[in-house]
Amino acid sequence: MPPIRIPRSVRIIGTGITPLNPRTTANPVSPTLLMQQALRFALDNAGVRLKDLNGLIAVPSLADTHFMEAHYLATQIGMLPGKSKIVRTMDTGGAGPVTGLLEAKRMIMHEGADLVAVVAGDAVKNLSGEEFLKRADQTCAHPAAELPSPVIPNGYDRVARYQMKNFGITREQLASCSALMSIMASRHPSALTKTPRTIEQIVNSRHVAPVTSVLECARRADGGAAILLASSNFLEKHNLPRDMGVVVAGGGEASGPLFPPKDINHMSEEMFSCEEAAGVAYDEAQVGPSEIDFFGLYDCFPICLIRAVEAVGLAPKGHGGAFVEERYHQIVAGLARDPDGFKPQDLFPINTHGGLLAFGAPWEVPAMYNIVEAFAQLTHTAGPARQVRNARRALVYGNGGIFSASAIAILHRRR
Ligand code: MLC
Repeated sequence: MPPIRIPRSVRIIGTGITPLNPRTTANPVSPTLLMQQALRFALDNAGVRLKDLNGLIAVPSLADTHFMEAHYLATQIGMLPGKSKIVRTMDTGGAGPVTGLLEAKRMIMHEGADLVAVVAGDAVKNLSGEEFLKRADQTCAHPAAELPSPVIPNGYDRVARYQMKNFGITREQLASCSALMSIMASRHPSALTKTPRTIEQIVNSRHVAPVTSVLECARRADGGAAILLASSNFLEKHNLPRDMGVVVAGGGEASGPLFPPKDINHMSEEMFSCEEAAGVAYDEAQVGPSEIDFFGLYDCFPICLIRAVEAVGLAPKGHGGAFVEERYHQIVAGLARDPDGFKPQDLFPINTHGGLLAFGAPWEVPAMYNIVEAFAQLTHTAGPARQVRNARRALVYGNGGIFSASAIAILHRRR
């Protein structure tokens, strides 16, 4: 690599997502192909070339796992063999895309890369339900956890029951998360969930764990997503607008155990890490929650969203459930009054795409959708149904395992 000229800033300059659940015989659904397609869309979106990439980060897939996923992908797309390329696989579970975003910034700031792609893709809907659960159950199964199948929904359910017992959140508050996400998804043309669902429908749908129904689980899907990060030096060298895209203003990461204790009476706040990650990210970006216009919060299960709104400072501790439920009822009433004019994002500038609960959740891809939606919001390209007014700053959060990894980034549109 040539001597490193420290860039002034690192920007996300393009994003790409594939359609969810593509089904054609000409285009078999494989995670690698979804990753390649998403990368192509991101390159086209930014107007840059594959040969300019000198960094690649990939998140491993569940449906077709490869040793060194990023190297596998780099070899497939012809990036390797090649000199001065940094290629890295990041595994922090569902936090992976945000960890990847922060790692891409480090590659640019400290390792001499100037155009880095972060890519994720998976095809878990293409697996039979039985095969999916066989693989998903293994990820967090441990004899000490004593979690029955489905392991992951049961793990989050245990945390939901801890939160009900210790902070008084209610079953309806949990369900209102999924109901609200379905309203948001119904306003995004690419989301899987097309029609809003009610709290009653959610509570009465098939239960997969004591306080979790099937409509409160991350919606299993196939899809790929990619983002491109560039240094200010790259933009100058390629005569691209210096204010292109959005600046990565700060980030933070923190960790918790791989699974919760088996007895909710032995669970404590010690196991959660989103608060710590948010604190580090706010400090680095030198902003607070009131200066954030859009939040992309991980919501694989309602309890994750409820804890996230508290952790990022939108609601006081223990009040996240009430916060979501109240906003849900206000939004339902607003839409009933004025179906065309009322904007849910004015009251709830969070997950305007519908999150994992309703947009779609291809295993470790979905935190990338939080980033892609934040990019659309900050570049004011989200369209009238979803655009948050005057959005300038966004916070994106990815969560891995069962509250085992938290990664948060703060993005800023500087004109
Ligand atoms: C499922 N369905 C939904 C839905 N979830 N519909 C609307 N909204 C949702 N959120 C629908 C499906 O589309 C399908 O209908 C039907 O319900 C059954 O879903 P399925 O997945 O095909 O069924 P099944 O094989 O019985 O499995 C049910 C399940 C499984 C709940 C056990 O879906 C599951 O485990 N989901 C959670 C996935 C998960 O754990 N992801 C990781 C989250 S943790 P149709 O009509 O389409 O057939 C995380 C952190 C990390 O994110 O690190 O990964």
